[in-house]
Amino acid sequence: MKPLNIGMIGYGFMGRTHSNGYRQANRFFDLEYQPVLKAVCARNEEKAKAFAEQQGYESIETDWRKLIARDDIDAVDVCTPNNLHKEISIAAAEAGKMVLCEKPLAMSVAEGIEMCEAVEKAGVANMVWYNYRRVPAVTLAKQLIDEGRLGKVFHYRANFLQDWTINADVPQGGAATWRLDAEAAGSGVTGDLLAHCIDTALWLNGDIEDVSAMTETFVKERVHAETGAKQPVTIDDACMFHCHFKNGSLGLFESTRYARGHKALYTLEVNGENASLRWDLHDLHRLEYFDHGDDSIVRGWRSVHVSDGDQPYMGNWWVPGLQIGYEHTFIHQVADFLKSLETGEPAHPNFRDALETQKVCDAVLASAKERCWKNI
Ligand code: SOE
Repeated sequence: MKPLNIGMIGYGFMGRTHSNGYRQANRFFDLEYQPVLKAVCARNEEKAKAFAEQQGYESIETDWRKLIARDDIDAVDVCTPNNLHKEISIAAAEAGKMVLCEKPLAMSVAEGIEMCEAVEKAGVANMVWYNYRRVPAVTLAKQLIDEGRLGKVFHYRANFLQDWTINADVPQGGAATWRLDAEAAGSGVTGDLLAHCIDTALWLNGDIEDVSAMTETFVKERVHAETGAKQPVTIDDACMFHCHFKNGSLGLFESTRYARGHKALYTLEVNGENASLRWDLHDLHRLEYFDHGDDSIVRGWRSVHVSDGDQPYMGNWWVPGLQIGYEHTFIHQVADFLKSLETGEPAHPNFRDALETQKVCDAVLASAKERCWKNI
């Protein structure tokens, strides 16, 4: 097997999910490349050491520029807050490294364009971690749609609901709560959660033509986690938009961190002329499917337990009937990336694909701000 030396920048929750993916992919998939956890970089040396020990990295760096400059690093994984994605990704590409960037690609479309140009100019493999495409049930939805089973699509709707910021005492900024700080995150739920829904929607249902959105910031001031200073909150706490897809269907999207009782509920539903399907992250190995072509006396919503060897990714997981979990989506994404290095076919979503999601996010935020429709 050919080693692929990984340099991880960042050490949060996503750093853990990706590291697990690198460690596991070769245990389930037959691949030419084998990730090697070479180095992790964090500004805080103690934290970098603790992460390296827990996840199995061979060495640490405290300056990401040093990690990128190392000859023994093949691929850089950008797992930092969003405001560093651009600088690090471009520097890594210019140093000839492959780049795997956490979502959303960038803080804005303008940044995203620069990032695409950098990886394309350098000719390096690149990918963005929109992991929900790799849930076998969601991949099966893609397969059913591509086979034409739904026929003409009329409606696409998706929600991503959480409740972790309802308490006004939750600070913003800092290592744990940077997602609430516009300077580090760029936006609130639009970039953090709706971006997932948009990525999946573009993949399943094609391009979006235009959007009309509204956002709300429910808690107007928060204390900064590091300085203790009270600051205005400038992210979107909730966002809803509707849209026209280029295939003629209508889209409806909602995301919030103020839906009491929902911790991370991502649901989607697609209604076509001949069939419908729906999926729910809390029951992630099931795809609900309604086929109007069924005999009318038994017609109804089927609950397809996606754990059979014939279904996407499932041939590689132990025995049929034993379902998988959230963390495996990252293993699948690593496996697909490694396979792409073998075949030379780009892994998706790459930076260009993620730029399309960024365009929708930017248009959604602009539409909400200006209270008007925006073309993509
Ligand atoms: C936020 O809470 C978060 O962790 C996102 O950043 C992830 O992208 C999403 O998959 C789950 O929620």
